[in-house]
Amino acid sequence: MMQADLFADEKRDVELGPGAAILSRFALDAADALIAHIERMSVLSPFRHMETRGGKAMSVAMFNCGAWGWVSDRSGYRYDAIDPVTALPWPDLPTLFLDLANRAADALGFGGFVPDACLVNRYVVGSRLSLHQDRDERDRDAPIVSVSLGLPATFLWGGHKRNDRPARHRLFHGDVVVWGGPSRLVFHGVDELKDADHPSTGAMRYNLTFRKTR
Ligand code: MD3
Ligand code: FE
Repeated sequence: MMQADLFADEKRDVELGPGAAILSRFALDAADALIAHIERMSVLSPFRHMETRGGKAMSVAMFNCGAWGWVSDRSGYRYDAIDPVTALPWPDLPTLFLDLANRAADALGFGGFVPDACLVNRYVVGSRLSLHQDRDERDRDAPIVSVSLGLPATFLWGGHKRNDRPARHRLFHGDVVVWGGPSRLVFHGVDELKDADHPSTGAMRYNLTFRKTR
């Protein structure tokens, strides 16, 4: 099978906008440990396809760790301390996760970032995330930190209006993205995942997003 493009040719940080940047390979050394944590936690809180308000199942499967978890169902989006599937609190945020998110935010000048939520997204071939804003967090001053693991994906970076044509950026295994300040509310999404085989995740991509919800 052709395996083009599994890894970036070079380490190259990309500035996306004010307060937003791709930190190339920032999490590479921690990546396999992060994946082991994801697999262990997903036994406690299984990946599930949440429903949108319109009643359609999302193609991305999710669970959360940390005090608060992002939940979507027919009543809308919210943060909840209880996993609706297990009726238990979400798994604890591993220290490795907290530490990594804190160091990445610090690299962009957001000191003292202590997330209280981590959404874990799982993409298989064909999974996508349509353009949206992350606006369910009460604290809009804190940045969001995301970590990409496994297969590469094309990230769509739009503007402040839904119709602004998005720029496209490839996100690779170990890449970290930080979004804060004026870039915190831009429209963004992920293009359909293409088939390939990654040594750490097989045919999947994981994405962690760290948020401070309140
Ligand atoms: C830009 N996840 O979970 S991470 C999401 O790759 C989400 O799974 C994508 O968008 C993924 O909400 C992209 C990057 C991301 C997260 C939050 C943002 C980009 C953002 C908030 C504002 C602007
Ligand atoms: Fe988002």
